Amino acid sequence: MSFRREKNIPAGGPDGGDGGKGGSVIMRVNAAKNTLLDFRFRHNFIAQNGTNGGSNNRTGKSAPDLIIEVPPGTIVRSADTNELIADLLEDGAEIVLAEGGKGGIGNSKFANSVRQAPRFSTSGKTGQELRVNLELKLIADVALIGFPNAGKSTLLSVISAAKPKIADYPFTTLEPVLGVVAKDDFRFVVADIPGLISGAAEGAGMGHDFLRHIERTRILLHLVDASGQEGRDPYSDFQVINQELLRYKEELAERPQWVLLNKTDITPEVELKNLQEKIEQEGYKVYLISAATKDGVDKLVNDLAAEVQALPPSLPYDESELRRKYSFTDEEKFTIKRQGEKLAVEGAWIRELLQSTNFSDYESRRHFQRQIDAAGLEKALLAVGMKAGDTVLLDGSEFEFDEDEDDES
Ligand SMILES: Nc1nc2c(ncn2[C@@H]2O[C@H](COP(=O)(O)OP(=O)(O)OP(=O)(O)O)[C@@H](O)[C@H]2O)c(=O)[nH]1
Ligand SMILES: [Mg+2]
Repeated sequence: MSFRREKNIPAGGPDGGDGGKGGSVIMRVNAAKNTLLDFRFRHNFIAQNGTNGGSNNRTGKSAPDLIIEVPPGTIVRSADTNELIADLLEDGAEIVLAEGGKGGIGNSKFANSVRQAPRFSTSGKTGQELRVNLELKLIADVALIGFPNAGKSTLLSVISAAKPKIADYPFTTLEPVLGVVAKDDFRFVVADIPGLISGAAEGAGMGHDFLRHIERTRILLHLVDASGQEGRDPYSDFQVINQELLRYKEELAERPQWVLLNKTDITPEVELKNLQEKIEQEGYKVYLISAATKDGVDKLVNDLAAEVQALPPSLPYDESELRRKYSFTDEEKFTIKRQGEKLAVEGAWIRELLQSTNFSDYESRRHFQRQIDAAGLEKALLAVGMKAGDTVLLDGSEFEFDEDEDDES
């Protein structure tokens, strides 16, 4: 609230400007990030307030938005309802988590021909608050696929810090396991997919579920147990898996695929050569490795890091799952509770209204009364049993309500 004061103008008009807008809290994807570690120790993010309006009709400065950066694959849920707020995938994708408050209105705006010197202004509107849980869905760049026992988990355990269960019986791995592989400064995510079997495309051995994971990767590493232990035929194993990929989705069969002939340490050289030739003839790139002795693994990781960087990024999740619009439900203007003998009215709206009212000013009191009427507060109070002369608590302060039309209560 401000009035013009100038040398030659003894009673200048009102000139209080509006307040500035508060900053919003925005969450944005930065593809250079790959963990949620930043949030381990910092939980509260509060954007700044706008500044007050000033005399001379100066509008207050609006505060900048507060940007919180998260890695791609961050899922945002309401901490209170668990509702999905956002599934942030692409670099730069963002969502407004909490809208900044609005600036108050300066007294010059309340002037009119009758009310020439309003001695009140309104305080700003409080910004929104939201409590969220963040979850990081790692999007794998590489999928390790193959028959059970081919050595997928063993390979993941030697190229990343992941510690998947390894054992000499099939179906050791029951759920995909992710590992981060670091090559110099470059990091990429490799998923160890549980063993696939014939019929996976129809759902055998949870195959369908796993194939869905594979779909989102850039490149497939197809592990084949070259040793042919337990009377298996490595070449037919290789073909069976590719058949399943094709039956599940043609695109998957066309995904870049490298074939890793594993267990070279226990496979006779001639057989390796034979197998390699046959598979290369089908147009696949073949690597000979031993996950157990790490033979050939370094070269594989080198080539793989370069390849992953060159390939287009992993496919996003189902479009329908993507960035569902989240809207804030309008909060109720006020709540009425019984507090002993009295009725208590609470909520941000009434608090702000009280703060912006100058009760020693007639105009301001009238403005207050009109806001109360417009919000239906009086009606609501009468509906829950308020009688004329009753004392009501408005945000903790006592008010006496008259039922008649007189504004001067
Ligand atoms: N000799 C030899 N054994 C290996 C090699 N790689 C893996 N193995 C063994 O093969 C068996 C199966 O290995 P895992 O890594 O559990 O195989 P997997 O492909 O993850 O199997 P599932 O999880 O059942 O699909 C284990 O006993 C490993 O020790 C290798 O290069 N050489
Ligand atoms: Mg495994």
